[in-house]
Amino acid sequence: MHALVDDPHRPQYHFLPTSGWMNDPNGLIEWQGRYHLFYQYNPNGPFWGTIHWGHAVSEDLVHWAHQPIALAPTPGSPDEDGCWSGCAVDNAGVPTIIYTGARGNQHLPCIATSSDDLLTWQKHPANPLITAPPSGLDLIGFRDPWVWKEGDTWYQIIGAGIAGVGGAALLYRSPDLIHWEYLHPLYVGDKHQTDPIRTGSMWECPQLLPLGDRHLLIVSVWDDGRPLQSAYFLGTYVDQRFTPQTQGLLDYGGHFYAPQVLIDHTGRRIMWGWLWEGYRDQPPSATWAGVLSLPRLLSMRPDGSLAMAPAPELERLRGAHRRLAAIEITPAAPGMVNDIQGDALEISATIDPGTAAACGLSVRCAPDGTEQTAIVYDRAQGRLLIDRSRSSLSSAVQRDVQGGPFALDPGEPLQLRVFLDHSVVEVFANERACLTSRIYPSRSDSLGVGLFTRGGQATLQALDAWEMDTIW
Ligand code: DQQ
Repeated sequence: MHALVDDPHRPQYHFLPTSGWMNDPNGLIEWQGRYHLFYQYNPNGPFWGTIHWGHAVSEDLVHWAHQPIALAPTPGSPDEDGCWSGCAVDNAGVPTIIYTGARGNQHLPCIATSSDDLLTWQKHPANPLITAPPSGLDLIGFRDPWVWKEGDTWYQIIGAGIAGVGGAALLYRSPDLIHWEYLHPLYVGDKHQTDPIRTGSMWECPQLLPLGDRHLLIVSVWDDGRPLQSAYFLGTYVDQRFTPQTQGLLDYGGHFYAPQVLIDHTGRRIMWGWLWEGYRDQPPSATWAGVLSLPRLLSMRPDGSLAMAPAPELERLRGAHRRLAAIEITPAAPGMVNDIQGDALEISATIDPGTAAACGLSVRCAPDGTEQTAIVYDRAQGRLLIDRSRSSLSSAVQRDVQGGPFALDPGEPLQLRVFLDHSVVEVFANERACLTSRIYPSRSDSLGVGLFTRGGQATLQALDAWEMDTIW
């Protein structure tokens, strides 16, 4: 236990298992007033392999209680090499998981049900539900079922890639969740597309859901033999075909992947993603790897793009509060903020960029500046960046700059909500861009917060900071 508490990089208000490896959130569902989270889990160590479904439950979206493992690979069965990603649905009162059974190179949808309020799960003798990918398609990958109901009919999309073409979400239909008929690709991407986003050669964890008067298609982009980033398309879903109108990345920080959205009883769309580690090789000594993002509320902006905001329930974690009065920030005097420091903070800052070419906030700063992580609005380039080139003195960790396109409207201030949780930095900018990264400062005094501008003067209009409580 002490090793966990003493581990300076272990998050305290982001969900993760007590030990071992976690990746994708799975099967998110609200059941009888409680939120259930399942997740890709290796109980055997901090590395990917022998994938189980871990399980946790929450009454408030913030505090989680660990539950017994929900699914484990069954030797000699279609999931003998792993219970990979999938979803959960309510089938006329029966909690039902549809997941990917892994056996050798074969990845096929399987089903399990629970009769004790999601605690234990029985796998169906008919598994796998689909015995082979559709014939006639030259596929790269076939995994990660996502299931929904329209009238009396169930639909399922499965992530895939069509060789030489691009990522694909393949659509199936069923009257009973057991017997499935292949229809056609719901939507296919272009592996050569790089603008406005790269959509890659294969899609993992596709998800379709209504949002506002449109539909949201989320995919996790696999390319060059590795997971890359998670993208969204907002568009129309008519006659079982999807047509995008706007698109973007769900997060530009380089660490957010395989998200899943839960629709709660009030209709809120709440998304969590997997935040992978940022070591260049294996973490030096940790007993754990992988952590879940904070819950993010999704909605549609008037221009048809996606709005993303931290769930208000997170405010329950706020403890000691500091407020900074409005101040000018000049290039000559980039300043440390007195009295505000820490590695488990929420910082809310409103900055008028004034005449600055770039401005922003630094966190986890050492007193002499040898370690620091900058969150930068680069107005000249129209980008929002997280600069972790000096985040750590350790050469074992990634030290680079991540970011994506971001522009403020005329007169619009920069509004940052920054959640620091040891090795996690999760940034929401103006409720329309997210930037999540992992940092591993080596110095115990790298705790400072600073403000900076380049090429002009900016004004800090308001800054509030709270110490954040642990969720355990
Ligand atoms: N993770 C799962 C797969 C999925 C991938 C395996 C995405 O089902 O495609 O752990 O991170």
